[in-house]
Amino acid sequence: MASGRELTSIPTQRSALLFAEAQRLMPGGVSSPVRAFRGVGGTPRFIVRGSGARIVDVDGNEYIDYVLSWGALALGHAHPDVVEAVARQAAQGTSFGAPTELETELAQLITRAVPTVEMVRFVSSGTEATMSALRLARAATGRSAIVKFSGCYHGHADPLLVAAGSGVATLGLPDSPGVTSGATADTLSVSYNDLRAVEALFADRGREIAAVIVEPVAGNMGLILPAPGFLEGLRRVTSEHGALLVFDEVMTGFRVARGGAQAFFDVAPDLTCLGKVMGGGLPAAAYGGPGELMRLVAPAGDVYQAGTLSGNPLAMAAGIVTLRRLSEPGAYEQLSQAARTLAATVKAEGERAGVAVHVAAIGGMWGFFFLAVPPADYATAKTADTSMYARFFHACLDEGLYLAPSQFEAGFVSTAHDVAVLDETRERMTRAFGRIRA
Ligand code: KE4
Repeated sequence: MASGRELTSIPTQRSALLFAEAQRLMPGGVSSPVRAFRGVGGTPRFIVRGSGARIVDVDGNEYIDYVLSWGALALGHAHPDVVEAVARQAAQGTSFGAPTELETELAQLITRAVPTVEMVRFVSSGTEATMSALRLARAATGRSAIVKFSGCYHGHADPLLVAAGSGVATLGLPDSPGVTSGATADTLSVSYNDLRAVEALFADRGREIAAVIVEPVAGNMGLILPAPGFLEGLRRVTSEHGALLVFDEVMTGFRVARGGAQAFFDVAPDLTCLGKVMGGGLPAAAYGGPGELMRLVAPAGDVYQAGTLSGNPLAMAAGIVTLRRLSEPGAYEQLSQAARTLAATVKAEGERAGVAVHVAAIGGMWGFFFLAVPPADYATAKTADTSMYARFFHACLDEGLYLAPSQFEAGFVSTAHDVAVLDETRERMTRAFGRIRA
């Protein structure tokens, strides 16, 4: 992969200096791998501030942001109401390790918005949410096996870091050194959208399966929508075999619709994992479901799960304001319209540039692949032209557009991405396509 300098024509000296020092002190110089630009090459930009739809890096370059903290910032950067709520709470204390009214208030907002969630437990990351939901599913069913889908990402808990199967159910193989075969022995991996493979798996091992966990809209292999009937089929098969259906809505919750993907597709899971948007950009996530299941969680029940900073007052304050603003009329229509506009822009400019591109949009999420065929699973997504993506990514950076530094991520919008921002984006994207065509 080319070095940072060949890939860009804008100043990145300060980011490069900071990145060199950061790599001395932190693995890969980052706090999470995807931020290191390994998927696209070049120098990660060190960001110093954000406001609305825009971020500014340490070299003074401004970008229209379509990563938005990986989907967390549905109101955009530094929304005045969020800043004010967090500052007000901070002045009263940042963490007590004791119950606060804020948790109850956010729990009320979540349970009203997501009717399948009667009770909720707050945690600090999506990883904790999915890990805990699966522990609960295993306790509730007395079964061990978990079904996941290749290309879906549910955080980095050992049982979920499983090699992608092909199209047929595969016994989980550790994806990462340090994940033991014991930790993944009960994890079965199937191809996304392959309902027949799920049905075959249940026919063979249904009595062992505690739960199926799925991203109801896949956002971690690029954006891939569920095939018609896929989610409904998972609901049917799990119900028939006494297994739980777990929707990992860490990314889609309050993003695809106010009630999440389960509302958009009208499919009711047994347990739901939430994160990102519900924390308003601060560390907060949750898992929830019917009271009869959630009351199995300690201290009401015996399923142990705990967290020093769970329900953190600052994160609760940010989440409350964010969900209140998003419940105002027109918020999701605006997010959906913005995402559709972006997908149409990429499609039109890609075609003008003579580039094969597949686009998708749902709610406030959008995505594209440099592929001629619409991908329905990870195996197809992986055939996308990732070197073209890398060139386009850097062309966009140079034009002041900040996309995900990986073909295998989704794009996001916020309520700050208004018509003016989208028009500016189209002009910049036209120039970016011009750069890669050259
Ligand atoms: P965290 O532990 O990163 O808060 O959440 C894990 C997680 C769980 N479920 C879904 C559907 C997710 O998308 C995620 C995290 N998403 C990635 C972006 N694809 C976070 C970015 C990163 O890893 O740095």
